[in-house]
Amino acid sequence: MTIEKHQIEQYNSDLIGRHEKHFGFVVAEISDVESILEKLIGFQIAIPSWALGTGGTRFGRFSGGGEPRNLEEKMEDIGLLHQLNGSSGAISLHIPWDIPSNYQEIRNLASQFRLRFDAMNSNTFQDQKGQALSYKFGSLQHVDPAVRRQAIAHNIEVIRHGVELGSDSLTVWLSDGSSFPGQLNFRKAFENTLGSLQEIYAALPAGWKLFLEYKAFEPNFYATTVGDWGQSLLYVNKLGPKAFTLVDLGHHLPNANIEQIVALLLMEGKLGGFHFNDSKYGDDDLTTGSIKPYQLFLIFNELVEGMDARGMNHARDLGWMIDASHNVKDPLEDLLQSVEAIMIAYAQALLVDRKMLRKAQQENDTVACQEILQAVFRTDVRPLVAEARLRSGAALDPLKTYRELEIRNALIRKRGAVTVASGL
Ligand SMILES: [Mn+2]
Repeated sequence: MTIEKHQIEQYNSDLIGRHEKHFGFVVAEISDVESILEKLIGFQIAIPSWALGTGGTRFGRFSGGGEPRNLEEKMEDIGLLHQLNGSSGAISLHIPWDIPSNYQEIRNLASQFRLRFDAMNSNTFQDQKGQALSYKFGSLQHVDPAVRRQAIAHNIEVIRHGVELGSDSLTVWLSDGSSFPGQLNFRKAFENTLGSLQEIYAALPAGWKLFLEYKAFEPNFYATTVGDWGQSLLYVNKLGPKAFTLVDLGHHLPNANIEQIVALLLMEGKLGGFHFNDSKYGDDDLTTGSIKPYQLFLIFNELVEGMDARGMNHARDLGWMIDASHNVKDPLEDLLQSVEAIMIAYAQALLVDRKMLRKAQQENDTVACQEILQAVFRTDVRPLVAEARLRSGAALDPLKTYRELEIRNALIRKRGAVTVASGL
């Protein structure tokens, strides 16, 4: 299903008076509002194909009804999101959960929904039906070269699917590691992983990037073979100029200073992409901005500062993706909230007075530095984000419009009350 343009316009017309009042109030304080709106309109956040179904935990999963049953319906869902918020114009595919059966049809569908294909994701963290060798004790790190070869071949197959769809990057996240001391020789595990990654890297087509994601723990609980940003950076530096580190917000030990990690990776030209979510304790995969919105703003502050310092294009030069799903929310509502939180943090970061901040830093005026950042964080920029949506033909209030159009009920009528999306 798609939403008719006039339906969005009708809801917008009910809200426009109130919006204009709020927008006028905010822009009175901003000097370069047009360039900020332009950046907001251009900023797109990829939706992963696994986030359209209700998330599960290791204890269970409570499906909500009307979940997409195949790749086509997942794209339909992202198309709906993009119609509502104008900022979800990309899809990130997971292989083998979403192998396209007909590339041409999938490409046509993507252009119909105005979606492009963001990074492709491989999966060597679980065994697939009929798979010859098991990943129980790792994949790219495995002590048996035959297992490593199988995992390398899978990643190269993922690249091939991506080429057919017009993607230009591969994200590798490994669950490889060890759960008990002594289980693994750390150096050999690193060397095996590096050797495997080098073979995958060699298969990258021209213009492609490889993103290496790190994670501190889980499912292995003693050590992971790409455990933190330093380890990821070691690998990608050894791999070459097409390899980059990918930061997933939930993959750090508690209280890690993610904004500093981001700043240094950008400085080194080795930040490739970003996975958004939020967490209270570990890799909780909670809705972005639901727990630590100030941290999200501080991260965006470093992203904008660091990208501007290198003359990077905010929208295109890094991969932006949501990597979250939860089991108590309608996935589409959850994604609308996540995208909104990301856009708010980005808008706030664009408002930081860089000149004033540099001056205050130079003068060691700690109080002024804090004031400059917090003044922006405490500014309600929601009307700016809404104006960007309005100008791109999307909904002033995506969540309200989604609810009032009763989209979930329509999806349940179409797909059934008991559908389970493929994936985790
Ligand atoms: Mn991730």
